Amino acid sequence: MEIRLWREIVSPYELAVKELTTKFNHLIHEYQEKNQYSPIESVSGRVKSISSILEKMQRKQIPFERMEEEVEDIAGIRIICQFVEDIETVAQIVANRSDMIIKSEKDYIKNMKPSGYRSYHLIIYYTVETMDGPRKIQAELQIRTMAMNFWATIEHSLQYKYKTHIPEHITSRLSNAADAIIALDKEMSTVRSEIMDAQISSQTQLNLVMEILNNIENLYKLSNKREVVKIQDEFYRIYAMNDMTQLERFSKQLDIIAEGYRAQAIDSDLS
Ligand code: 0O2
Repeated sequence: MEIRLWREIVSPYELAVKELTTKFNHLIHEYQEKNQYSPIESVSGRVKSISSILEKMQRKQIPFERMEEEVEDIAGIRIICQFVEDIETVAQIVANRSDMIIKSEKDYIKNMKPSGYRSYHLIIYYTVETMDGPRKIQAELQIRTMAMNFWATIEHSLQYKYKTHIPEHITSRLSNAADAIIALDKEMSTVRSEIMDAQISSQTQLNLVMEILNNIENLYKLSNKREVVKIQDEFYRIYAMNDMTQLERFSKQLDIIAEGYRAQAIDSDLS
C-alpha cells in the first residue's frame, strides 16, 4: 500500500481523535464551570502508528481489506479518572451520548490481565464529517485511574525494549506493583468524598475569585479609578481572610455596585 493511501486512511481517525479529545475536555470544563466534581481528570488521544497497525495485523492475521473493521484502536482516546468509582460514571456518560455508539466493552478492572494491566475499554462507533461526506469509524476509549495509568505507562514502555519477553525478575516486580496499585486505588476510594468536597470548594473559590476580578476589571471602565482601587484593596483584605462566606458576601456587594454603575452608564447614554 502506498504511503499516500495511508495518509488518506488515517485522516478521518485524526479528525476523530481531535474531536473526541475536545469533547471530553469540554465536559471537564462544564463540570468546573458548574462547581461540580468532574469524573474525568484528563484526556489524551493518539492515532495508532502505521508500524503498530501493521504489527497488529500481522499478529492477528488481519487482511488489508478487513483492517478498519478489525483494528479497532486506530483512533485511541485515554480518559484518566481520579477514582475507580469515576470509571463507571464515565462509561455511563458515554453510553448516554448520541454521538458515540458503544460496540463492545472489555473490563480489565474486574478481569485484570495476567500482566497486571487494569483499565476499562470501550470500542465506540463515531461519525466524522469529511469532504466526501460522513464516515462512521471506530475508536477505542481506555478509561482508567491515574494509578492504573502510571502502571500501564511504565509497563508499556518496557514492551518497546523487551517486546513480549520482559525478564522474569521485572515481571514479578511489575506484578507486585500492580497489587500495590489496587491497594492504592482502594485506599484513595475511602477518602473519595472528602477529596471531592475539598476539590469542589477550591473550584468554587477559584470561580468566585475569577468573577470578582472580572467585575473589578469592568468597574475600571465605568467608575472612577480611586473608587476601584479602594474596592480592589478591600478584595485583597477579604481574600487574605480565607473565608468563603466573606468572599461570597463581598461578591454580592460588588454585583450591586457594578449594577448601579451600569444603570448610571445607560442613563447618561440616554440623556
Ligand atoms: P498501543 O497503540 O501502543 O497502545 P492486543 O491483542 O492486546 O494487542 P486487542 O485484543 O485488540 O489487542 O485489545 P486489548 O487487549 O483490549 O488492548 C488494546 C490496548 O490496551 C493496547 O494497545 C494497549 O494500549 C492496552 N493494553 C492491553 N494490554 C496491555 C498490557 O498488558 N499492558 C499495557 N501497558 N497496555 C495494555 P496496543 O495494541 O498495545 O497498542
